[in-house]
Parts: sequence; C-alpha cells; structure tokens
Amino acid sequence: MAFELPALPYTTADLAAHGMCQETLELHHGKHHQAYVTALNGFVEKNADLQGKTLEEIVTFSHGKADLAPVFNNAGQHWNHILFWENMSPKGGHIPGKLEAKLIQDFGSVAAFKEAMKTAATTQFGSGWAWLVLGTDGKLKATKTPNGSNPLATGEGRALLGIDVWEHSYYLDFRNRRPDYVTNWLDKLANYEFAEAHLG
Ligand code: MN3
Repeated sequence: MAFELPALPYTTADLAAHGMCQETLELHHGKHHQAYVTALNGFVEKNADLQGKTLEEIVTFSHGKADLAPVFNNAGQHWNHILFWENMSPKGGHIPGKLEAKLIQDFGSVAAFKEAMKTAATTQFGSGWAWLVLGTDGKLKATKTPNGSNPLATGEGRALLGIDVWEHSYYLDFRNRRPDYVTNWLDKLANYEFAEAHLG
C-alpha cells in the first residue's frame, strides 16, 4: 500500500497568529512533504526489498546504505514531517507539569532546555532537524541531525519534538533569522502536550 500525506491536525490558517503563516504551511505540507511521499512511493514501486515494509522499517533498513541514500532521505523526511505536524498546535507553548518536571530534572531548568534546543537548531549547518529525544538512558536530551535523518535512524532514542530547520520551514516568516524562528517555535508553536504524552 502506498504511503500517504497525512492531513494536518489544524487548518493552514490556525498557526498564522503564532508565527507560521498560511503560505508557509500550505507549501511545506502540500508541496514539500507531498514531494517526499511521492518520491518514496516511486522507490518502493521499483524495489521489492522495500515492499511490505512499514515506514519505520524502511527508515532503519535504508540508513547508512549508500545505494539507498535517496530512499532514506525521502522516507526519513516523510517520518520527520508526520511528527512535525503533530509537534505544533494553535495552543502551543504551554509546558504541562509532568514534562516540566522532567525538563528541570534533566536540563536544570526550562530556560536551559530551550537554550539547548536553540543551540542544536542553530549549529546544524545547512538543512536538518533539532530534536528533543528521550534517550535510551531515560534522560531527555537536545540533539540534531542533518538533512532527512532522525533519532529513529541514529538509534539515539525516542523523538518527542522535532524542529524542522530546513529553510523552507521558516524563510517566508523569518527570512534568514533561524534563531528567531526557533525561539518562536519553542515559545508559541510547540505542542508540549504531545511530547509529555510520549514520555511513556
Ligand atoms: Mn520540511
């Protein structure tokens, strides 16, 4: 069965008041994400090794295999964007109690958590992602990956939040100011309820 573009859990206008305009979201979801899905389906159609595998299985199977790099890039980006849409909310920015306590325990403070995420996001050279990961040691950490990679592929742990730092994610709203996009994302867009629900 072919992979499909998931519907957004809000309208494309819902995040505009939070610093992500309708045009950004329409292009990002309807064009960029759709293109990854279309490309991935094309690869699956032509490669029997990929058929019958879940998206997660394709990501881990293709990771690190040079001949499957285009498969990995598109499968990774499909997986990343499914999470990214769920990671934002028109009611974003509020950190619920259980997650807040865990952030303070593992980062020292909420401010230190946000600083760690900003550092990961702004030091990712070129395209990529910054992540809040629940590590295999049970501790929260801020990490980054280039291009279409993610914590599922690297085995760093469970991704709770992923910030897309490809320019297509912020250029219409913030131009070249990636740090401002990341600050706004953490303060006004991030769905911390989702992150808390997946702490496990
Ligand atoms: Mn993107």
